[in-house]
Amino acid sequence: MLAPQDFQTFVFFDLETTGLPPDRPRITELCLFALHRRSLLQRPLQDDDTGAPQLPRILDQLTLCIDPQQPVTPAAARITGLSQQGLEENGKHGLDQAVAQALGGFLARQAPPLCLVAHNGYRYDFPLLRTELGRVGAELPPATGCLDTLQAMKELGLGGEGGYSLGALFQALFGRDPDRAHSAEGDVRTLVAIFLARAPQLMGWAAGKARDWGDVSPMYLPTTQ
Ligand code: DCM
Ligand code: MG
Ligand code: MG
Repeated sequence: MLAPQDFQTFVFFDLETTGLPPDRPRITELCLFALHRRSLLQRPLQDDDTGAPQLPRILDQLTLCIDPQQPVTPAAARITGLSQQGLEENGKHGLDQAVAQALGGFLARQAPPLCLVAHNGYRYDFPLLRTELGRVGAELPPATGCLDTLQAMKELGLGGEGGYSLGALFQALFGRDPDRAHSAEGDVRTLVAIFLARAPQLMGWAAGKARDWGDVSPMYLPTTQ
């Protein structure tokens, strides 16, 4: 059993990609929002005009668009609004050392210990990030925590009538659809809003049950590049 940890910073992240796991997806966009536990536990929560919580004032964010070097499936292009051609035409580079350094530098600025947070992260975002960083020989500190809010919300019984998808959880809490679904930043804002509403329970779950980055298996092993 791992010793419970009090993570100081929670780094919410989401990836947009070229498709689903059988497509051996590549990343088209990544977004990270880092929030200190102090801001996540601050009460009372202020509502924005629509009933969702206003995000804390102090947060660091990083959003990058990335040329995936392979076509985006029609389904992924439709929901994300991103195509390989569009990314290329806007001069975006592939996932290179510069991306790995930006990510590493961003994380190094946060108060440790850190916990990464992604919705469906255990099945999708963590393994894919591991695959993609592996391509450029980059790693994250192996003791970095990894929290999957899909698994945590299920185990805590915190779903709504519509289930446990990001949109359903947001709808159940705030009575409307989230903004800008399937943009990386939109999904991260939605995830932070859900987390804020359930922060004490989710942080308690993370302290005992978050996995280690070092135990995340890659989604797939690249054959070339
Ligand atoms: N995705 C997909 N088809 C779906 C849902 C998702 O190809 N029906 C892929 C493309 C998205 C990525 O998964 O960019 C991440 O999904 P999400 O936007 O939910 O974070
Ligand atoms: Mg996602
Ligand atoms: Mg998304």
